Amino acid sequence: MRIAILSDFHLGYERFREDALRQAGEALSAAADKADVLLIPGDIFDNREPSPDVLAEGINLFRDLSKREWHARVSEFRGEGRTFTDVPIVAIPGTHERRAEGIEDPVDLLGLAGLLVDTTNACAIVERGGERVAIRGLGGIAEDRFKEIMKREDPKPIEGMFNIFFFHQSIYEFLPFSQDFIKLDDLPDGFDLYVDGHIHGRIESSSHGKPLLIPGSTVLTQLKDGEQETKGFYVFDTLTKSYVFNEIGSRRFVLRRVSIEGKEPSEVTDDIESVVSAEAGKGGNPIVKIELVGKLKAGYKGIEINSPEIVKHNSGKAIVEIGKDKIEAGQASAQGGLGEKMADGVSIKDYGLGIFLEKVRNNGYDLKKSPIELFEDLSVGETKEKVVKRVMDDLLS
Ligand SMILES: [Mn+2]
Repeated sequence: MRIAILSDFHLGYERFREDALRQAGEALSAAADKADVLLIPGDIFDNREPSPDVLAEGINLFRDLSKREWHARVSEFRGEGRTFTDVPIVAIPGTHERRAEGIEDPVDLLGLAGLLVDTTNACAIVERGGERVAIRGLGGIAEDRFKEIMKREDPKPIEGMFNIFFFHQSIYEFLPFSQDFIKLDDLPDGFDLYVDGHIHGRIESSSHGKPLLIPGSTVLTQLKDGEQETKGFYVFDTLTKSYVFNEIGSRRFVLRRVSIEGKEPSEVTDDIESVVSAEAGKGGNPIVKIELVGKLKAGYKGIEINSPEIVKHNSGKAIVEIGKDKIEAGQASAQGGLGEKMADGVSIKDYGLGIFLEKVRNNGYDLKKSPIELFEDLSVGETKEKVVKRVMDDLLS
């Protein structure tokens, strides 16, 4: 059977909302043309409580897919919940969609509508001809709960089938950032293929001697080095055990470092303009991120460089973003720490989580709740008052 692996659509992502929708649509449709099964390891939506408009985007995408002619079928469902379709589109919620256990998240809604098979703590068995593939899912969970939940769930491969384990977590080997992140060896043994979402750059690796594939997101979100590659999805063939990456048309992203060493702001502006004009218009309206590096001529701090003017002047030809946090001078260097310490591909959220965990530990707090879950609760997009009240109720009850 051919399994398409596509992830992290981030429907509703505010900055590039149209890109998110268009690129998810292209990936899903191309994947459905090429494969028997679609496997989506999380973050279909950018938000755990998407607006009705954004939910409608998701519903439209999946309704059209469900109506296609599928040769493979979900013949059996085991574990938590149930399925309302036999169309082999199998998904789990990611970190962006995660809500407290027992509360419906937006992927649950697509599952309830019969538009996909939600395999959070469950296994979908897909059948085509005489071949059977068992797909075991684990929805995105707080990193420090992974081991406990693995112990409780104890996912095991099923004999006589090709077994896939798919999940949505940070992995320490790729993001060496917090000791709470799972390691490749923590994954349950015995599966034939491992699939992870969450990480927005593409990764091909292995666990327990079997392939591990991370397709990356279908849309740009973090604008970091690793995102300059073309977006797309994998198709894995269970018979040949081989896979191919298929590119989709995604907005071009280039990151260029511009040295400002010893220069005056006007020279820097000229340098930026010439870098931008070399890229502008290539592949539509690309995102060109300029990272200014070094120290300006004595007496200048960096604020003299008129970023808004450059951005405005190039609008329509390129989406320009100018990063000043690597400038070594005055106020700008205060932000340097964040820029320096962040490994490429690490989101601000993961970075913040690292700081939060360190503080909690150093202060010896005894929380009733996992500190990562507490962090997640604190970072949901409601009003501050509501979030704090809910978290306090939770901690004190
Ligand atoms: Mn994501």
